[in-house]
Amino acid sequence: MTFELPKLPYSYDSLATLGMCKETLEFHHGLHHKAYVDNGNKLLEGSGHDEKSLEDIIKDTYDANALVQSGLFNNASQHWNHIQFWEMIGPSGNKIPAKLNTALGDQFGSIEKFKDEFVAAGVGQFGSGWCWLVQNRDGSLQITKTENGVNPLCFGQTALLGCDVWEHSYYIDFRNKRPVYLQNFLEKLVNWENVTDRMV
Ligand code: MN3
Repeated sequence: MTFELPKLPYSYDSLATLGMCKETLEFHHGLHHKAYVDNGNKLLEGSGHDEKSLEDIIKDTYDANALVQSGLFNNASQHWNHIQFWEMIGPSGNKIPAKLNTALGDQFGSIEKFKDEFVAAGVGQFGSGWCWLVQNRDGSLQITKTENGVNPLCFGQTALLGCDVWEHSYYIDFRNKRPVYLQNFLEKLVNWENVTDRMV
């Protein structure tokens, strides 16, 4: 396959009142995500992985024992991560659907505890990476954090919600205030319908 930059399902200025301005999306989607696509395509050529799906490329190139992942893994996984991220947020401002609301309450005790734990994971990720709400194979929900481009596919988990905590995701809107970015992400940006649709 060839990696392609997807169009955003909303305009660059549609999240501006929700804490993600036009300039952030111009840089984050138009430059950062595009760079993962362009670099990934260069590294894919002649790699022996070019006939595979994006998900299989990620699973097959992840090295659990490596201190540093390969360039192909990093660019492919960051491409996948951003595809999910753009779908997981949006301008709709919807509420948490009953199915997810119940599951979160059962797993974490309350929605507030879930949010506190999610923000703590994002704040606690030292350097670049992601924090996630994942569903394990046994159906349980879990909050995780990963470094750089590593994602739940590497661990056989289903990604329900992911928040990009690379500085490029929040520095224009929130400067160095990652906790405020994470709280705003949960309160205003998440498309909870999309998150719920991902539950197995
Ligand atoms: Mn990013």
